[in-house]
Amino acid sequence: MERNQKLTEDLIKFSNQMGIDVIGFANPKEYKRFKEENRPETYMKGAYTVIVIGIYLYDIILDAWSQDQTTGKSFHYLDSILESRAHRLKDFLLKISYKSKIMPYTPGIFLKDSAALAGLGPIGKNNLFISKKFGSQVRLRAIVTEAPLVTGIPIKESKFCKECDMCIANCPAKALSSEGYNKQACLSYNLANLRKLSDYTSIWCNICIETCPYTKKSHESNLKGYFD
Ligand code: B12
Ligand code: SF4
Ligand code: SF4
Repeated sequence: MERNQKLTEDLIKFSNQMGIDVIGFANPKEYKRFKEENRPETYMKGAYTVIVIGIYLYDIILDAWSQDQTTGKSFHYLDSILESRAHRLKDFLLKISYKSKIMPYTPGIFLKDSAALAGLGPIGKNNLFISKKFGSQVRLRAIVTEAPLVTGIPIKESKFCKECDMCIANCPAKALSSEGYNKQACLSYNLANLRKLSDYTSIWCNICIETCPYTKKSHESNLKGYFD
């Protein structure tokens, strides 16, 4: 099936109108490197494209997790917004007869890897997806669809990082190094240092994002945009 440029452009336009800041398309064939449970076809037979969407976290409050231990209810502010936008994209494609499935946050397919596979930007030394405009300060979601959208070229190396090591130098858990990312060190630090907003709500560590010059640049340019 030929990939449809016009449909891809229409979807990008629609996504921009509803406040999605980053959108890209990955080819499911690129997911062979992952275990079966992390591949698009596991969630939808006939998956033809993975749509990756991201929203810029202009205010850290959007990163709040709220959990009620008594009922088990749990919400992430920006993730809930992303999920609702994902439903609107799904409806848009269904109107022209393409079925889609919104990926669960976890488990499912890997989001930052999907963004890199969609050609939206690299994974940096901070172990996160870096977008050109917002640095790593974006939260992501994915939709798997049978729609034939035009996919991007996977990005495997970070042209942003070069000699920089700001995220490595500033990580309070020493979880980042030139050898890679230490998940256990990061997780333990996070659990011991949650920024509590209330009995129910907290914010996780975001230092490896905030210290990245590309995040700072995006903050600056966004502010300029508001006040110009
Ligand atoms: C589990 C999880 C965690 C765990 C464990 C993290 C981990 N990476 O293993 C904990 C709780 C510790 C955690 C912490 C954080 N997380 Co987290 N986490 C996830 C989750 C659910 C899965 C991550 C995962 O397993 N990825 C897959 C594995 C394979 O990746 P990895 O081993 O980390 O990295 C390898 C690959 O990326 C690969 N690689 C490198 N370059 C390339 C290029 C290509 C093309 C490919 C294919 C692969 C590749 O090499 C890396 C090293 O081996 C995702 C959501 C999702 N469903 O994807 C969010 C997610 C990755 N987290 C996110 C964030 C923001 C954070 C935190 C900043 C905390 C916070 N404020 O929310 C920290 C940052 C830690 C860090 N520096 O990586 C965001 C990242 C957004 C972005 N811009 O990239 C995500 C995408 C969720 C979201 N809401 O958007 N997280
Ligand atoms: S989230 Fe915090 S502890 Fe984890 S890697 Fe980033 S800076 Fe280090
Ligand atoms: S702080 Fe520097 S090394 Fe770390 S992700 Fe950003 S550009 Fe790359």
